[in-house]
Amino acid sequence: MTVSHSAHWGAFSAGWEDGELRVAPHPRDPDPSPVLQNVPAALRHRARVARPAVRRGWWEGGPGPSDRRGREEFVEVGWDEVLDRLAAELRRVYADHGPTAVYGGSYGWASAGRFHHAQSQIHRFLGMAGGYTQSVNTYSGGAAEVLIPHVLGPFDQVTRSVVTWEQVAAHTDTVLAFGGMALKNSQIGPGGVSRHVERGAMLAARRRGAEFVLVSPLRPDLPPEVSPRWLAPEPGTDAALMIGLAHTLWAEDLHDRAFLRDHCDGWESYEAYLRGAGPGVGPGGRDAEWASRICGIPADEIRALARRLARGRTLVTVSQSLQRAEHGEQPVWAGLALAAMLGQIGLPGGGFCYGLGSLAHYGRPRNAVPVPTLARRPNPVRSYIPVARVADMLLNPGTAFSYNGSDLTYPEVTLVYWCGGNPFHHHQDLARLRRALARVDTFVVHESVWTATARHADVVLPATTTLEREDIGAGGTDSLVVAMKPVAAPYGQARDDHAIFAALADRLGFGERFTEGRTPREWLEHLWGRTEKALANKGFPAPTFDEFWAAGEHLLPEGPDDGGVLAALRSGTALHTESGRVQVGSARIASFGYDDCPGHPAWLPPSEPPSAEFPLWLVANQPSTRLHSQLDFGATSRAGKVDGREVVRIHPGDASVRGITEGDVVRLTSPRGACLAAARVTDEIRAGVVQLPTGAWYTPASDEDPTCVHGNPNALTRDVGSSRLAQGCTGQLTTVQVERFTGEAPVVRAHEPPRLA
Ligand code: PGD
Repeated sequence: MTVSHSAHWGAFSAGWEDGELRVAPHPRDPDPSPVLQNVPAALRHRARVARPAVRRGWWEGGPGPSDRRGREEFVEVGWDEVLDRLAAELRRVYADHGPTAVYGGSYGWASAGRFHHAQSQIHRFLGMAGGYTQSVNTYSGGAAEVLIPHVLGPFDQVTRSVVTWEQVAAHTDTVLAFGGMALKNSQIGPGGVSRHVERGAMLAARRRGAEFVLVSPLRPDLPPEVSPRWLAPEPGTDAALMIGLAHTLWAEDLHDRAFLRDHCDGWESYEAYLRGAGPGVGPGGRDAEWASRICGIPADEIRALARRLARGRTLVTVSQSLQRAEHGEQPVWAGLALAAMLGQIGLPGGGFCYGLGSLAHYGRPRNAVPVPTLARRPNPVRSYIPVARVADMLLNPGTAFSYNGSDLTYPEVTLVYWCGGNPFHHHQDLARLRRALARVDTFVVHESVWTATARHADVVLPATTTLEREDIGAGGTDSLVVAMKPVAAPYGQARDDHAIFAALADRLGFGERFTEGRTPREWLEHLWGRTEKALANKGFPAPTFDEFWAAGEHLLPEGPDDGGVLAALRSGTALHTESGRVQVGSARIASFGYDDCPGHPAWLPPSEPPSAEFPLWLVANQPSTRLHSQLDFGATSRAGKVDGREVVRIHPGDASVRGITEGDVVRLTSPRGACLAAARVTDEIRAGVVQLPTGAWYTPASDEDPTCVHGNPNALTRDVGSSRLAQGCTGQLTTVQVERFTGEAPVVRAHEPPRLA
């Protein structure tokens, strides 16, 4: 028998054949993701956590700071024992240190499924336990999530659904894609995606005659089928290129003065900047020559491109990756300013779209009704950090920092609780993260597998995967709602996160409030009820829960594809910004006084440029063979590696001067640390740049040597915020050296469990 199921990378059916789990994409998906084939390994892999496990030092010596985290063996214990000890520890921390001492930021993607959504469960639990220090924003879009509300309006309202793939297919003449729109990124959609439409839409536009211009150091960042023109600037200089394009539009009077006058604010400050305001700029201002000297694209090409942009319907897209860097706010803002000058914001298939192609939930109309989700509970504690400042917080309690116009202070955290994320995947400078986590009294992790995060925890509670529980899979811009049915019993003694929190809540005296007296099935019924009611209210077919569950899925109606608030702007409806218009400049941002994010788009040089010691840029981007670090041991992920090691791409010129040939094991070093990887020599990358995707589980060479032998780039990246405005994650770019590894390459044992007693 096969059952319906859903993952962030696609809806699928799952069933057993000759004792093996087989998965097949949903028939409505025109372009399924190969990542799906990682799923079968999830059920019984030796990386699974089978029983509750506690670091020996914590179990025997009690809570307290320890640099043995990640180095010590675990003791497997019974559920009752561990839950009693953990409940006592939570009571102690709340009583002695107060709720701000509990960090429940617990960032992470976890798995699809709206009820067992790990973040929702942990926030609900900690909110009821007394509150916790939380995190704001995401590792994906930290810089843009703060900037865009200032300059264009509420993030969700002005990004996901204003420019759709249908509009691109039907209307766009030129797509200028900064950072590209790599299909490896849009194969993923939070909550589930049943139709991968991006390739088809780009091909349809191309067949109609649209031109795609790819601006990226990496050629595969747009599908080759759309024959893009490839411009490969120096990494981190897109804002300079955008400014050079803007200058040409301005100098040649190709900008839309009426749009800037009627629908924008702050143009004067940006115009002065283009003319050359500020130090160190020649009489030509920030013209194409100025831009060319920074980004490496010839000035003539910049001018020709600017002229092309001013003809026909032009869409400027800026990928999420560009803003995941130091000064990451600037390419987003400069891209918006460029589109504002072209005057097509709010026209079908034109203007500006942040994030299009970066995830599957961009570029699609919203569903006409809300999908079932577990409502977030209020957190009684006000203390928070921008999510990527977690190591800073742990290392610098009581220290002040700036964020989005506010002066905040890092709280003193004693207990860290993680559920549904992998900070040893997502955070930068992992050696620093290790030092930071050594300082707390207790580190609790719910995980289904022995990730590096689980290995660094004190208390590891085994969680089920979605394959072992019932849930509802749904995303806000995908029509298919899936009745997710289990295909196997829980692995070992694994329990659902909800059940673990319910058992802890019982011990802490709020069990009934936490569960509201519902079984998980009753919760699903309850959550479906909201969607059913909304469907009925709007006159759409509204199956009951039992009907939905028996059918296995339901297709929701789509909302309108009408350009949303950006189209409405053209007919006079104000945006939710400081002036009600597009902020080409912002007096409010200027008033914060941040030199790393002034009051208009700007190019700001990197604080750690390539040097003689670290001469190459490393692009540490999203992998194509898995979602982040998830199911790194699955078939597709393993097939992408060489001898179990992640692959680093390097230009033939950079390889040959280093004596590196295809398949060699190489060592990458940065001021933070080192990792090994297998070399792939390719001319599909700009010279002077190497690319190593994220997601290989962090695997230190030994207890003493933190070199990651598996190829995790976050052993190399720098742990700094994008700017004082957003403090976003900057993991995308860092500077490195690469050399051939001599000696015997260590065997990669990333997916084996730690020492268990
Ligand atoms: P995942 O690998 O998805 O990474 O960081 P994130 O922490 O989200 O981790 C999810 C974890 O949840 C997995 O270990 C999985 O096993 C676990 N899990 C899944 N389902 C469940 C469940 O039901 N219960 C429990 N308890 N656990 C579950 C991703 C983050 O990385 C993101 S979003 C981005 S965009 C960043 N990108 C970069 C980057 O571009 N460059 C660098 N250098 N670093 C990055 N880090 C960021």
